[in-house]
Amino acid sequence: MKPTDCTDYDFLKIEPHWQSIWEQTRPFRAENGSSKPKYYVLDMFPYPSGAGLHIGHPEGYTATDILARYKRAKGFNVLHPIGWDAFGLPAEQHAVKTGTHPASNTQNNITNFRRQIKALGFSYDWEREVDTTDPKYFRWTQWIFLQLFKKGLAYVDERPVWWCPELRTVLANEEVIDGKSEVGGFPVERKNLRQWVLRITAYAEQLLDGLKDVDWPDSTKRMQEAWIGRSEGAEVLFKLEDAALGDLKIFTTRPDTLFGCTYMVLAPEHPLVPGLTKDAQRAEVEAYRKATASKSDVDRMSDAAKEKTGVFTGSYAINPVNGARVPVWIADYVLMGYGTGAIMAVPAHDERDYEFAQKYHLPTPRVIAATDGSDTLPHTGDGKLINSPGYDGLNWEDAKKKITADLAAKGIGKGTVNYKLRDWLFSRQRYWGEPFPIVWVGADDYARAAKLRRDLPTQPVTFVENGTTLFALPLPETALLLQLPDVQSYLPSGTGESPLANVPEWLEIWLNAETGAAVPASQPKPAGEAWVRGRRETNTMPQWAGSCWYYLRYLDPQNAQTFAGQDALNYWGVPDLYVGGAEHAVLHLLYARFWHKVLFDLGVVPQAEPFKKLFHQGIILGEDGVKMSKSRGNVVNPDDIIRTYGADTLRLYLMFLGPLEAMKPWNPKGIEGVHRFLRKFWRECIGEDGKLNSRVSDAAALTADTEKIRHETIKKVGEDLDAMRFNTAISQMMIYLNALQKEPALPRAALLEFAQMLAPFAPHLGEELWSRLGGTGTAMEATWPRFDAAKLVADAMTIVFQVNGKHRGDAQVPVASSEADLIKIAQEHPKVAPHVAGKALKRTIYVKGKLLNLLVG
Ligand code: ANZ
Repeated sequence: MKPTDCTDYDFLKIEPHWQSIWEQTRPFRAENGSSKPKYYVLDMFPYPSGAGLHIGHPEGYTATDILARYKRAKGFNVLHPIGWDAFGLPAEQHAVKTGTHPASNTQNNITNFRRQIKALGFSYDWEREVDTTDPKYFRWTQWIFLQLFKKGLAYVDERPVWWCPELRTVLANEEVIDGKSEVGGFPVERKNLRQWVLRITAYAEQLLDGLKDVDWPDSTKRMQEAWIGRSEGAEVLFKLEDAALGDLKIFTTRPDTLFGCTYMVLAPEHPLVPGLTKDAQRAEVEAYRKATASKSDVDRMSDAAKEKTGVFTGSYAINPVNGARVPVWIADYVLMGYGTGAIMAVPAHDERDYEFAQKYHLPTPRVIAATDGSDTLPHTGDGKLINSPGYDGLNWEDAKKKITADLAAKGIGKGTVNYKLRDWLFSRQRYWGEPFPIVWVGADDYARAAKLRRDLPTQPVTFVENGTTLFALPLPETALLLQLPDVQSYLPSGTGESPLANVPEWLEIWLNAETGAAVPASQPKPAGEAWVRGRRETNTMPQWAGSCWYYLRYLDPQNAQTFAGQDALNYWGVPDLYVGGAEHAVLHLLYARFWHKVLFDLGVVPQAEPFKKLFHQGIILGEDGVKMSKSRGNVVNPDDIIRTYGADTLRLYLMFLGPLEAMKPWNPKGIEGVHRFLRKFWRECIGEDGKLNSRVSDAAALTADTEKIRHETIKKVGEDLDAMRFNTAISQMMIYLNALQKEPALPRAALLEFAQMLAPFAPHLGEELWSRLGGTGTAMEATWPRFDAAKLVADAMTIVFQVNGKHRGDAQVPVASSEADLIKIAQEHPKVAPHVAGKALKRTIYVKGKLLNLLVG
């Protein structure tokens, strides 16, 4: 390829020049099914916000790009794709304000992101670009939803959700921060709405298990484990004094402490509470229940951390192991959604119970004696049982098993496993998301449809509305895509339904249950058995949906028959490496794993885990060491850096800042240094006149020392890239360049090789100099250099010879030379010999590997 005609390192000319060549020749195209080994390196695709690329994007993207280019040079068929996670609230808010379709705002943002990403010279295969809002894409998101639906993994439920009056939508827990919406910071409240929920809890065990098979940062694995929150324990039945109320079932992880239970606590919303409450306590209990109802679980946990509160119901339960009468309380530190919503409180051995007991003067008898003999309370650690007739002296672990077994034998308890993981709230009352391919129909119509269809779930999904049971009828797969209808206004209906509820001709339909064809209900019912009357689902899917499977679409993005063809899936499998921010450690990665496991169980993907190896790039802080933010004015805009220093400098700098995984502050001085390094290499290759530097020649050879550094560099750069240590690879190239600078003459081949090693990091400059140095083809096509292990071993060393402390000469000697060898060499050395000849050697001082002093007299 032809280089530019710059006489100087004019990156503003050089970079667009090579980018346009890549645009035309498409050298980064990945081939489905080549005979080369495959390497799939995946970036977390960006949400194309109006603000443009953040500096954190090119950090991770540069790292993966270097690897993609390096692996290509090593002979791999590399898949390195990019796309857009483009549904989401901001485009919708923009649409509400401007009245323009969210799609147009989204496309503008994508255009800007694409421009910025292309300006960085990333070697993406642009033919595989995906956009989650593209109907050709979300048709398959809908298809995957239908698979979940058919498997009974999707259902509807009336749920208290976070309702934000300002945004007129519900929010997921993770979108609410301190009682305010994450987007916009508006106040939120609780409201009950019909919601789609995905049964991710059915996969709790598999999601936990699978973590054993993946190469992920430990901290991320631990966060997923904590999120899934597996607890082994027992459910125990306590009789209530008022036998008419039945039994009280509690969940405990510590059945060994049963003899230490001095009171019970129910979640305030526990259904037994009204029955248990005595008249004298009713007013107080009611007030407490009301106060709790307005709090989220998260608030309850953090409020409870501040100070425990609770109210006595006036009733008692009976401890099944000793018949003790224990008072029943309600308190908001017990959550209805976990375990059974009721606990036995053991204040001597549980922190929360202890605090509560102190406050309300409840007894705290000890039932575990600490192994170390300490007697501070609460004691939550290990020990032996005391005050537990029949079990005293047993180690707590053994007691746990024995008591559980004894309870089970009596039919009043059993060992159970609980998970913190909750089912996934999967609907939003928004326009700018994937519509659900679901139509609500009455019982008769559903029964008629069921005769024509084989793809309905075993258990129909139903919902009772105003006393009528509605049935969720899925569109047949063949009827997908379900498009988003055009709307007049992007404001939600205000009742909690999305703007889709405002489009009557789309909403109320005659549906052909067999084909999925629809006619507005305002028109006469078409003739035929298959036509049923229905109302479409108005919820849309959350943004997580599109990002749950995009890595599969990249394998076969044009496929109109299926989400990805079997050949493509078999050839590429799953990404070999996934790089992205640690902020996705839980939700995105858990949701995507869940969908992948469902697809695996359906037999449509060949691997059980989607992300074999995961790496998180560290956050880049502002120059002031604080998180970059608009309000602090410490945000770095990639466009500005590219204009001033070039994309190659930015890429190199992002990698040179520190280890990829480290959190590190931006440093404008560092960028100058990296830029100088690139200029220096330019100068070594190109003279002031823009022609090859006169020191460059085919005949020149490197001096032995530099030749050794050359081999060290090839070795280190390769090893560092394999281990994702980009910063140290760059340091080594800097060392090598310094050595080259000192050479009397520069072999052209050595410079070509340098350009080639630099090319993954600084691809524009790498290609430009490769071309100017007369390299064949392109730097990226050339086979990656190999080092000669023999050259790495220093086989000679230089020894300084002194006679009576005076420098008399030096010599290159084999590294293995002993002191005796050196004395002999010195005595024969032409410059040393005259000073020692005929004199007695009294003593020698040898500084190993450096200096030999002969003391003669
Ligand atoms: C008695 C006991 C004695 C407990 C003891 C702990 C220590 P994890 O590990 O989180 O599963 N618990 C059970 N259900 C609860 C709920 N719905 N809300 C709040 N707390 C609940 O914790 C399980 C323990 O948390 C259970 O074991 C129970 O207290 C409490 F020395 O039972 B434990």
